[in-house]
Amino acid sequence: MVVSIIIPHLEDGTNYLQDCLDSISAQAFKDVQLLVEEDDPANPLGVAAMRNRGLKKATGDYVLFMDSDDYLGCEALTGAVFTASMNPGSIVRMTNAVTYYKYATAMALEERDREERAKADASAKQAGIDLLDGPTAYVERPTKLYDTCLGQLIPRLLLEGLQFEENYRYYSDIPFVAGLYERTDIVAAPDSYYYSRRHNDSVQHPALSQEINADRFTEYCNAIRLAAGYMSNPMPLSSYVCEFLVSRTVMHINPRAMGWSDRDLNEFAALVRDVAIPAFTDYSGESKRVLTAFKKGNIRAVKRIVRNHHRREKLRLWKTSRHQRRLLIYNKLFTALPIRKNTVLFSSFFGRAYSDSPRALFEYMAEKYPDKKYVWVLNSEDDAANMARVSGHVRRVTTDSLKYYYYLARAEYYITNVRQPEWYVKRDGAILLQTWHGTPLKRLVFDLEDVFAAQPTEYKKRFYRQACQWDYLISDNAFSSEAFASAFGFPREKMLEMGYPRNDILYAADAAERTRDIKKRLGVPPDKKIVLYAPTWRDDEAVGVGEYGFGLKLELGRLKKLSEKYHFVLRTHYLISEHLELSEDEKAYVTDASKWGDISELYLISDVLITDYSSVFFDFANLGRPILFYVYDYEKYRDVLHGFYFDMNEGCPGPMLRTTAEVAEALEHIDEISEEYKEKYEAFRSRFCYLDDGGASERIIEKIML
Ligand code: C2G
Repeated sequence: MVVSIIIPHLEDGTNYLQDCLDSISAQAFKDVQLLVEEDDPANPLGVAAMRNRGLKKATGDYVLFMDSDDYLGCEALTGAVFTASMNPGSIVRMTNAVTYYKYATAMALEERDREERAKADASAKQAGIDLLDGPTAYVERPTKLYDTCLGQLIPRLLLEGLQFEENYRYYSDIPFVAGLYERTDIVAAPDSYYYSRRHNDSVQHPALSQEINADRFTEYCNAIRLAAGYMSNPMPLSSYVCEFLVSRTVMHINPRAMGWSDRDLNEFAALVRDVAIPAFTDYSGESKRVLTAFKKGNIRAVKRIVRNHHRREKLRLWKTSRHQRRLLIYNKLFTALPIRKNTVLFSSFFGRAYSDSPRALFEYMAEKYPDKKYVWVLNSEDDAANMARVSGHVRRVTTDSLKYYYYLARAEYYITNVRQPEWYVKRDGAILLQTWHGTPLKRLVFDLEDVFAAQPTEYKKRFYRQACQWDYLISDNAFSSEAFASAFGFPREKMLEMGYPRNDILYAADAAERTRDIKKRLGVPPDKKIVLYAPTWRDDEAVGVGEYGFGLKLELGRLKKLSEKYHFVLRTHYLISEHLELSEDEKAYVTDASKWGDISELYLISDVLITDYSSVFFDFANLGRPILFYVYDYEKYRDVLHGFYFDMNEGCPGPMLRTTAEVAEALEHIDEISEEYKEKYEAFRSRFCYLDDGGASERIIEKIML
């Protein structure tokens, strides 16, 4: 049995096609006629034309349509072909799984799931339970039946006389499949996965489904109408239209937000009359009323019903959510008031600390321009006290206070080191300075292949929209500027490549005095060498939205033997919400400084830094003190979780260590290590730290205040 695989392709600079082809070559089933139909980027004919071209060339017993950004799961063909051989003449539908990830990631997840299922199966069998083979955690079964020709083995002879409508850009599948399904029955091959890849970059590489086009909706209606003409049983398509209509208009999405025009709504009305009426009986209440209004062509009534529905939804939201109430005041009132000249709002890590570049900029500004009004977003009392200790009285707000919304709307300057809230409105006359929070080792935003965020398809688009609101972005070196330009799509001319304000403290004239003071306040022994362990967070250890767990992999017990000479300071990343539990014994030689506001102060007191993929080493290197890299999960982090902008093996100014024993050994021979890495360290500093000299805050403030 030969399967002709037809893949339309339009070159767009992504790796998607390679993933698709790799997934085909990885199949044990090899009797494949591969038909990759290349469209012309200068004058594209479209997916329908490419599929038709492939169909003309196909000679296999079965035809499988694939999109070039999709791929097959492990042994998908073997399973589907077996099902086909047991059901001659039928169409064999694989399980259509939605994925957000590249092929390698999806296969790693598939493998992990198989192992977990095997384990669960074994223990269930022991307990005498039969487990259903459900879809894995990262796949969703599509609910729509009539919109895709993908992922099915179709007997080629059945396709005789069938063509994709070439004047359709998006929806030629719908009538094609409707005609096809009239010709035979469909059987499922549930263990064969066809992965439909959702694009996470709708800004630079939108999928067809993410393209914005005013004619899309008309084409959709025409496709459905055409499909209905082919179908002997109107019910499934009727229900599909009702469902789509009801769910898209009334239930979930505000038509205004979708930008539907009167033309679209009239198209819908015609479609409802032509196709949807048989399924009306399944609906009641508001859904039925909107369908009936469509049927009558009463678009004003449709709009009224939908408007009222959304008003009620909004009221419900305002009743139940304080944030929504505040947003209302922010949008309707605060943003209508004039900008308050000379008010500067500072925020660091979402109000979690008095720290980082916003702090350094503030301390410079407060001294140089005492007449301005300064506001800090600080959620904890400790941070507020810390700020007050340094700077005297400054207005403080917390992220859950109404004043926070007020100052976000009215401050002339807003200085933050992470993204501003999504609902933030950028006003004329307001200046947003994004300091960012580190030289990037880990790939960011547009440079990430896979996005492990709560809504992977939204992340890049949202980030980009937010980055467009930044007036300035601080960069610590030319390397960062290059990475930020590609990662954020941020224009080079708006970057302030002037060094990091947060590193000014490392060059402070009174550094020795500050060191003594910090050691005292932190309660670490003044006479021992301090080792700071500051690792980053891991995408796959999420415990909530924007919160991560952390399994401490540094075995403290093994470091105890070094406690004569060293005292250890542990510092987890600000996204880690788990507390480290230190035993009484450990507390004698280890201090947990995870709650300490500003890590720059910890650099100052530390003689050695241990880190992993955190940007902390770019800053610490300013001090010229030894750095060890404890990278027990290097390959996973590099290949699956993030990917890096530079080769750590080549560029790091210290050894890459895999076990606590290796770390202990390195600490015992720290002078030799410093000697060994001397040249690399110097090269590293001249590449990354050359702009830091203690004067970054001044350079930046004097530039933006002009
Ligand atoms: N940080 C910290 N404690 C840690 C790790 C990090 O206080 N244990 C602070 C440092 O200021 C560091 C910053 O948080 O520079 C960013 O931390 P990263 O570990 O680099 O991770 P991430 O927040 O993902 O930022 O361009 C930088 C990247 O965006 C990385």
